Amino acid sequence: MKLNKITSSLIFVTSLMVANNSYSHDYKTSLRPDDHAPIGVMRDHVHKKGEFMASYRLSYMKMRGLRNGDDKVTTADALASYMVAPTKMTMKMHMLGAMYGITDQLTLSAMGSFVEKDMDHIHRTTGEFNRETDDIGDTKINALYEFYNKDANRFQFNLGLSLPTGNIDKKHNGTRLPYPMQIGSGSYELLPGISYAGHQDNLSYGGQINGTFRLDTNDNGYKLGDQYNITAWVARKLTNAFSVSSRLDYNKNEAIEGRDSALDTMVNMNMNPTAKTSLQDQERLDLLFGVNFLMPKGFLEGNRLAVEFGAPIYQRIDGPMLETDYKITIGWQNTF
Ligand SMILES: [Cu+2]
Repeated sequence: MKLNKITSSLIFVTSLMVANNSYSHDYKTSLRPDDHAPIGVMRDHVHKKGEFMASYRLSYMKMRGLRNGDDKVTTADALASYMVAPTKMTMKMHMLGAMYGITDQLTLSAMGSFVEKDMDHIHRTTGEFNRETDDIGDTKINALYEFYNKDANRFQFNLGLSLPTGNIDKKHNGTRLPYPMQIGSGSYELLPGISYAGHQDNLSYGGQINGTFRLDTNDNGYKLGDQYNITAWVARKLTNAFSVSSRLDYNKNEAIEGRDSALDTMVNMNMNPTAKTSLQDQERLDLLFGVNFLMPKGFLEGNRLAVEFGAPIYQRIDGPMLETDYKITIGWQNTF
């Protein structure tokens, strides 16, 4: 089932990669590898009227070890207060996106996702155990409006809505799993943002401010905390095909409001810190490095491939909760 979804996504993407496009050669050669932001950034550009872009991204995040506040915490410390401590988690997210230019200023976009989570734990008396969940994630639709584009500088307003298509009822042996193992938020979310990009000669740069505001309490009685994101990047064009980038990415997550009463027993028994709503407040500053590649000619002309890798240089977590080790995003984009 899961493999089928991934395989069919890959076939879909491959067929789009070799599909003919309607650009004149002159238009394509004016493109730069760095006129798209590093691949970990979304909503950074608009399209010309009638242009369609398809994209696929895979992001992978690894978390290992515990942290409380600014400090690292040992598993033994966590097991002194809780019956169970998480030890490691990986999160994979496949994202399929489409963008369409309604006018030269207004672009609409939609993104669907498939999420895989895998978490290792240790129990005070019974030892190690693992939980896995995977499913279709939340779906995001966006309107991107470029309100300024002059002298190699452009600004856009972004307004998105996240639809709660992701599962929040993931269970193990009939018992609901804690918040970090759920796939979706269960809430409608408003996603406002503002984005800037500029370039001169072989240099380009940009920045974004984004918010995620949960509009309603979900069917399980809680609302994930709001999120704030600020990011800024610089990129250097090395050739007409290659650019490299570095980026700072700040994320803040607030604590959960309300609670999933199916987790009450777990909380009352001090079972697992991941079941506590007060422990989801965290902030993180990541430093990332990326490469963008724009296929300059041949039958894959205009296809973009990009990778971005990064790790936290600062993180604070209301814990004991898992800390982030690193994050990698690979992606493909093509315009038709
Ligand atoms: Cu696009």
